[in-house]
Amino acid sequence: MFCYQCEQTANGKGCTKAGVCGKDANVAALQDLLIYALRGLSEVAVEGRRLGIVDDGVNAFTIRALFTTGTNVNFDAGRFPELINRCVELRERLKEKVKAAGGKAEYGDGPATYQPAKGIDGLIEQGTKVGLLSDTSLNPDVRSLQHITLFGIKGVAAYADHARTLGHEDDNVYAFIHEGLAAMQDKGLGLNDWIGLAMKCGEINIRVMELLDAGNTTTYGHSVPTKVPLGAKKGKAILVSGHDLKDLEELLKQTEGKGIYVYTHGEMLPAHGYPGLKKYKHFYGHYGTAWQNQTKEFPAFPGPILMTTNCIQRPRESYRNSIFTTGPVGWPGVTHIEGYDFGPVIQKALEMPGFDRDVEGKSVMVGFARNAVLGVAPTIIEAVKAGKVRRFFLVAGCDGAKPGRNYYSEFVEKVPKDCIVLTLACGKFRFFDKELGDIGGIPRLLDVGQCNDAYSAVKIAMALADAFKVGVNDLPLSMVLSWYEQKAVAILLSLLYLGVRDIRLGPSMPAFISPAVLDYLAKKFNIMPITTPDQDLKAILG
Ligand code: FSO
Ligand code: SF4
Repeated sequence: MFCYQCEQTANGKGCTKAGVCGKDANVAALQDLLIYALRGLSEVAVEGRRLGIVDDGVNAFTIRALFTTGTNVNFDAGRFPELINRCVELRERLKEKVKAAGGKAEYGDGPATYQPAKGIDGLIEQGTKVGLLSDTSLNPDVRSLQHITLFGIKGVAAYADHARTLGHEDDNVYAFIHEGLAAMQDKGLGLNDWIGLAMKCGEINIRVMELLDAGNTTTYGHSVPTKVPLGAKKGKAILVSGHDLKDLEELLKQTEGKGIYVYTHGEMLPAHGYPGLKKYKHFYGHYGTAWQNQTKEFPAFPGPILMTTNCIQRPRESYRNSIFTTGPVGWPGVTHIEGYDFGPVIQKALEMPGFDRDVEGKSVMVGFARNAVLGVAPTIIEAVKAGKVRRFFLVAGCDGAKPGRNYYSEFVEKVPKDCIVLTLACGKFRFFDKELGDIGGIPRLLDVGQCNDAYSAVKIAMALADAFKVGVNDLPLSMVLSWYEQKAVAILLSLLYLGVRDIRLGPSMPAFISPAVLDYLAKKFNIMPITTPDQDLKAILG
């Protein structure tokens, strides 16, 4: 196997025997094969669009299938044969439609004519031949840009899947995903073409995040500042992790009146800020921290756990029978819930002890998404003009297991008292419960939401730039980002597409960015690796 799509890749180079994440070589081969099959489906989809043929089933399948190949999403080899076969079926069905409309009938050797082997062993064998490094003739910098685009597309697909679940979509998003995947077969594309595709991925990701923002805010209302308890209530309990608000809503509906309290874990924390979700009286509080701490935190939770998206890790024996997956997530032997039927989760909650007493705990504030922050924009602008707020820091992105990630907690602790920290995604768990106080009533730590809410941060930055009549790069704003997986790649491409300069990125640079491509990005955008909090703060604050 060879996989280097996430930040924890082995030795910072690539996982070759087994994934550091727990992905084994069989799952890696099946995921590589699914991507290969999707490239073939995409070729036909591109030809279809040329003739005005757009297949909704193909679109929905494409994004869900891509989502399952993301880091820490689906480790269940048994789920992939069906996806691969379905992909080829959809491709052949679409080919017929395209042919009937006068389009291409022959596709030549490659992913568009690929035929799946019969059993899972045959598929695994096929998968080993179509991995990320299988085309040895590729120029390393073209390969790097192809992979940046592919991983960005996986991120776009994850966000598109969430948005679609809430009824928001745009064919331009699907069209780009198909264009980008089909382009991997085009030997004629050079460095500049791939830079163009990577930037387009960033552009499309802004669109998809806008759709997701619209989905979240029209379905659940705009987030409002909300205090979330970190303790617990005596009673039965269910823990929900991941990013999918619709799963959470369905679970809240189905548990209403059953004497069960629902708690969030990891990236689900910002859900407490939505009026349409916080209205449920039994939606109580938040338990634990970021994804990489789950194997330490889940054993002590006295109820079942529902994983809605990334990031799942190998469940410990102690909770293997009380963890459930849904949507794109999978772990072999773990019960998977289809079609929002959370009956088995509820049943488990009723069987398990729950909390035997109220547990006192700290609390944190969430809900500072664009509407809440821009609602107090005049106060913020006034404070900046009066010199009370010197600078904003967006300290955002993913958390992970590496020790180097202490940088982010230390950075936030050292940010001077006249500066405000905006945060989003699970990296915030390094500092989310720190009491940073306020500046004239404006909290110094503002939680904008999940990584899914990066659009909100972009909107806030743009509104401030408008108010100060400057470009985003001239705002008193610095971005100190942490990345882990493919959604972060998509967001990073969006920021570059918007022309954002001087981003500090850590804890390490992606292994899939070649030295020449990194050099290009550094020159064009002045993107740079983090160093130490002291050194970076000194450089930023001059
Ligand atoms: Fe974290 Fe995991 Fe949201 Fe990522 S939970 S690491 S970028 O999947 O998604 O921030
Ligand atoms: Fe390795 Fe990350 Fe790929 Fe898992 S997702 S196999 S840890 S590079």
